[in-house]
Amino acid sequence: MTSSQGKGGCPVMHGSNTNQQSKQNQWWPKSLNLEILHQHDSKTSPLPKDFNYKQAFNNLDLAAVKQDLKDLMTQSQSWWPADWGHYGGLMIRLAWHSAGTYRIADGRGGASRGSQRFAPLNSWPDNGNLDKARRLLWPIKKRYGDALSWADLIILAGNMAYESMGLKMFGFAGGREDVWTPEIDTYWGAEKEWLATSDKENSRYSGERDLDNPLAAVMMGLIYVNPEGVDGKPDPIKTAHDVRITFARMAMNDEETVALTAGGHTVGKCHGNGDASQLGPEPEAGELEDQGFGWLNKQQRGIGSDAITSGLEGPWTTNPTQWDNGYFHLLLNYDWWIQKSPAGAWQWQPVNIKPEDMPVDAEDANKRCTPIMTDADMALKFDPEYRKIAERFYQDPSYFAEVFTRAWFKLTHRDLGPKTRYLGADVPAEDLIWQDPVPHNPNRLDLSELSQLKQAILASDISPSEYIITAWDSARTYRGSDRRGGANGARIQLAPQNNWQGNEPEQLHKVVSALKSIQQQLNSSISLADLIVLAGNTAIEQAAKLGGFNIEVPFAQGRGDATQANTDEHSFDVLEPLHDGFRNWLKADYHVTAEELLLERSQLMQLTAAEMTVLIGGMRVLGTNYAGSKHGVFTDNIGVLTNDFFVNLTDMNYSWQPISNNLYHIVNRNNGELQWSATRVDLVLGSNAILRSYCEHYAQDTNKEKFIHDFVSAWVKVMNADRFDLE
Ligand code: HEB
Repeated sequence: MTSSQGKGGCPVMHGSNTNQQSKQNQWWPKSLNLEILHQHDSKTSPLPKDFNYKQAFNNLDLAAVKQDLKDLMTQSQSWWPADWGHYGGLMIRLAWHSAGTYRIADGRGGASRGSQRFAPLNSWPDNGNLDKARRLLWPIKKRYGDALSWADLIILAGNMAYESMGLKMFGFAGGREDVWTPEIDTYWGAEKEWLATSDKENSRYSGERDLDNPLAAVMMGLIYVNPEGVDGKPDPIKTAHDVRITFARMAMNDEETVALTAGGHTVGKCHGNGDASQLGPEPEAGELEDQGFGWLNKQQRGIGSDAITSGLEGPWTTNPTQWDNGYFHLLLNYDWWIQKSPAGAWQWQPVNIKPEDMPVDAEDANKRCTPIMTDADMALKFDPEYRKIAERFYQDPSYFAEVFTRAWFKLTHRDLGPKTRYLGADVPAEDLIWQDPVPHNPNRLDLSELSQLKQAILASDISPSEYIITAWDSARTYRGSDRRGGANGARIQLAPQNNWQGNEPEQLHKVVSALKSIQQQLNSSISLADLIVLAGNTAIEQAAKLGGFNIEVPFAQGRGDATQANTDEHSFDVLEPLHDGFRNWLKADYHVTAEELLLERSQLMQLTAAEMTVLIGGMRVLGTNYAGSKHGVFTDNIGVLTNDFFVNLTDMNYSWQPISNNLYHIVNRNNGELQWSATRVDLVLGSNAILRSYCEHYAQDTNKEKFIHDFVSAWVKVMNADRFDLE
């Protein structure tokens, strides 16, 4: 209290940790970050608790919104003038960067939550000046309010940009609900520096340029590849390799990749007409008076023709506000040489360009300028496969438009989930294979039919554990990131899932055959997907009854059965479980700990820490471990639904001894006798203070029944996780 006294001192003495530097957990960096399970708590949202986005959006005058967006494209604002009087290019880049963070490996990233408004994405170098695009959209967001999320608005703006430049789009679906705080679960890479090259510390590259999974961008802060070349060195063939990998990580094949890149760069321009060192900080690091506006050039004009974004400078085509074939005309018919932009970035420029092929300046129609290509564009010219596709598109513009609009629809809707979530009048009728379509099942069984099925399930020679396992395995693939997977469709009986090691194919086959014969015997119209869940539920009811509790596990029928023909086998590879802490299983020995993998999976399944805990405790005593292992089965009554797991885990009569990697023994402190065995996943529940508090809750003598109810509701949540039709 010496130096600051003269300044009036500090009135609050730093009672709370009010900035990001002072995280409590920094002292114990290895402790589990359970916060990823509790994001987007209702307290972060200002919307009423019963707010229903689906209803709100369905009441929206979508046609009016679309018209407003089209009008906005040509209403240039002096604080950020539109290039050639048209914001189309900027809005398309906004939509593409919103969707382009999606990656197939964990389904994270993507356009469906409006997370581009928040850090880190709002401040990524690659998202430069997209803050301007969102501010331009603000009047429309303001007008339509909660009925139009930022996430939907951003994608729709991209679509309307194209339509106003002459391209008929494939369709648009609303249904993206905004988050109100940054997402904290997504791993964007381990580098400590923006745009660190691959030779720097914690590089995402190893071997012969192998990109660390699940990442789908080549550098921290980029959406895809470096426009100047690999690590900033122009070389279209090397860049082609990077483009191919990063686009594949977003589920795009070569044809889609060429269509998207060419179709994207058919309009708009790069910005690098000036000295990039004059730019101020990115939005998240800005001054209060900047009001969330980043990259401000306070020394020079810095807008219009003088704007700096990527540092490259110039459009790709002669008519950058029109959908046309100009991109391929210039790319394929000219020779290109490597030059530097005014901001010092590498870019390709045409040799001896004809005056009529030169675009006009973005602000001054009397001036002409030179078109450019990024290293990624040149990859489409020099990579032999890309080149073939580019030639075909050049020859056949309507084919190009068809492939592009479909790829754009996929790009912008890939992470929205099943078609039942699509909203609005512009939803395309056609089913697309990447939507993982599940045929509609109109059949509904009455109570007596259901109870007949339940009796047959209990009378069959499949054990309750086996039914529970099959139901769990069919549902556990669900991930809330891109809403893929889950029990609907019964794809567990189809390739590739029926052969996944984690699904124990032989046992799975036995259970599915038994269920199919029950279906047949009773001549029941129930879908297999429903029957798998019903059998699991019935087995759990039975297990609770053995413990003295008569309960009913809520069952929501209405699932359909997918066919092999409407299953894109290869695309399901990323859903294969490689670990499942709930069934105490690891496919291999990973360098990430078993408990971190459990946490990762629980986050994708959208479970809370308490739900994760209660599910593990219940599943252990129900005997659902992989291959019948006994680790973590702290009970003498396997198959009875009790809280024994928690009672024994928290019992001080026992002590734990490490035996080998991921194996522990529990012994009686008094006589040293071996009681049970366990894995890291079992023991983390007792060792992590937060998880232990949930274990204590369920171990309490007074909570035997509450345990059953909480287990059942977490179970039902997992079974119904993909039932968007119920909402
Ligand atoms: Fe792009 C822009 C790169 C893809 C769309 N891009 C741009 C730029 C760059 C790029 C550098 C500039 C920025 C500024 O402003 O400066 N891209 C790129 C790359 C790639 C791409 C590298 C990968 C290959 N794009 C793409 C896609 C799309 C696009 C896919 C869509 C589809 N971009 C775009 C647009 C633009 C751009 C529209 C313009 C913007 C304006 O105009 O503003």
